[in-house]
Amino acid sequence: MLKIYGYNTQNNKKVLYVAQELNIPYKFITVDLLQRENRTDDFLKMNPTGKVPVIEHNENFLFESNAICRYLADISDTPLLPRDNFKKAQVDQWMEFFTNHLGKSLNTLYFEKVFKRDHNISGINQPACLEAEKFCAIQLKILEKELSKRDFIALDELSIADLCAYAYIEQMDLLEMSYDSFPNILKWKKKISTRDCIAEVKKQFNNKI
Ligand SMILES: N[C@@H](CCC(=O)N[C@@H](CS)C(=O)NCC(=O)O)C(=O)O
Repeated sequence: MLKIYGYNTQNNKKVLYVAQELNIPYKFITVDLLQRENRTDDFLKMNPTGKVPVIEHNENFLFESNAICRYLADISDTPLLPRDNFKKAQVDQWMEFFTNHLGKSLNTLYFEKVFKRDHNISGINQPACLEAEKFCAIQLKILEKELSKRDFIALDELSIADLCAYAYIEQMDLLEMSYDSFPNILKWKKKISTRDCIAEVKKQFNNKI
């Protein structure tokens, strides 16, 4: 059975949403980041970078959430990652956009303002927040315009890019960011939020996102 080693953060939820949507049975093993379980010798043998998520499948280990999501889709033969080379590249393109741009800034804001608060970690990095806020505002405008042209992030139908993007965008709620200027993002977010995979993962984390 697929094993997913992780914690309740967005990079891990990307993998969980995809596994759930694909109906791949898995066992979730919590790696407590606050207890530095991701830095033990045993963990570093699974992932030398000391980060979660990591999966174990057929006695192989794989890290990096995007690579894991693509792998799970590839072994499932699903329209969530089309076989058509160009469409597949479009899915990749938007996954990379989130990882390197919008998602990255949202992660910074979430970590500095929400995660640190919730875990009693002192010292918000204000310059990092300011930079992330500025960058986020630019990237959200780009996404809003794109979602005025189609119903899903990368294609005209659901793909793994939507599930990965959702894990980043849902942080906007916890950051209490307004959707007033982003009606298309809100419409998309609401649509994805009704999928069973989202409810299942929420349940797994006792409804905490
Ligand atoms: N690029 C990696 C990032 C993984 C990552 O940063 N994971 C965080 C949790 S979301 C982590 O393990 N942090 C613990 C640490 O850096 O010590 C991916 O997408 O999987």
